[in-house]
Amino acid sequence: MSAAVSATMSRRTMLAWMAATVLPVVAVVSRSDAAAPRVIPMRARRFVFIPDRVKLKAGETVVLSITAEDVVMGFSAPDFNVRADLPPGQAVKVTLTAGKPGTYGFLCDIFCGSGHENMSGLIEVA
Ligand SMILES: [Cu+2]
Repeated sequence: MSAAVSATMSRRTMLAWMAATVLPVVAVVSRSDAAAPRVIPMRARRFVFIPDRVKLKAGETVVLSITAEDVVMGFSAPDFNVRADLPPGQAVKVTLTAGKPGTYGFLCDIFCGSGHENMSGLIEVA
């Protein structure tokens, strides 16, 4: 009788242990998968961003992974309140969340040579 009770207890203990350890891990993994934003690779070189048009859904959060290929550039999207320095050869991640539908500009904000002033692109939120 006491062996049966102790077997029941240990099964309960094991279930409790599994609930306390395994289940939260599963929950965390699935939650982070669901929340993982789309990553959009971009390149920057004199005097273009590639691509220079980025299409987002309203409310969508994305990560722009931007690599400058030649000289130090800047990335600035003032309507999204984000900017970053882009040292050459380094993928810099910029997270932004699309708000209302519309077309918004981004630009290079570090002087990178003659032509810098035309180095820009558009984020289209639909
Ligand atoms: Cu520039």
